[in-house]
Amino acid sequence: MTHTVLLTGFEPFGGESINPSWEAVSRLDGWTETDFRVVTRCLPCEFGAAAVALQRHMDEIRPECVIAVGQAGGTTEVRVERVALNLDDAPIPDNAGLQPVDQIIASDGPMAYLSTLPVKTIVHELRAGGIPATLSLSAGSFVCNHVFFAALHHARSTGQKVRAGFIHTPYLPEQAVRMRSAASMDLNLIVRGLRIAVTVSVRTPVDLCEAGGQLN
Ligand code: PCA
Repeated sequence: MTHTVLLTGFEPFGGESINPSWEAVSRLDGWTETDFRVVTRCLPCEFGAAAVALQRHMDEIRPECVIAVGQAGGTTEVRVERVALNLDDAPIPDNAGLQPVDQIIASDGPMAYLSTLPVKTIVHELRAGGIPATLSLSAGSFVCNHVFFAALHHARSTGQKVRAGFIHTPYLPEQAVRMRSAASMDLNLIVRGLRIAVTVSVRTPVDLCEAGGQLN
């Protein structure tokens, strides 16, 4: 069976002119292997609107797997997120000027969802492929976490059989220069990392953690 993988990135935010997530994701549009094909979309960096857009894409594309990708400036590694919190608490305004504080995302939802991607296997394979990567316990409480939560909540509410999760990327080098940040990652490395994450997600039915495995 051929899987459809929906890969999303974000538009720039916080005064930036590029977002590494969309720079990387857009390079994988239409990527096809014998067992999967990749469809990409760019999400607005806006509370509410980003979730609505992603849920609409899920309903239209009906993917077996959703990997949403965003920028986490200042981080040194690709971060594979484990937990989506039912909480909006924005440190800066989003692109529509919204800045929710301590707000529940879905009153009919749980406090948190766990990613349904094989997160430990993804980190293991990223490292094996020479890409700095780590498991991350929280995607924060800004728009990325909002979208991560919305994907899992939508999958549960609609009964869609879809694995969903979130990956954060560091700045690109040109952003790090502007931001005087020590941390960045080359675009080609991020793209190669996303290729690994997609392939592992499609081909790994049981994650290391479900099999009782530790990351070392
Ligand atoms: N990063 C932000 C939102 C969009 C993005 O790329 C975040 O980490 O929430």
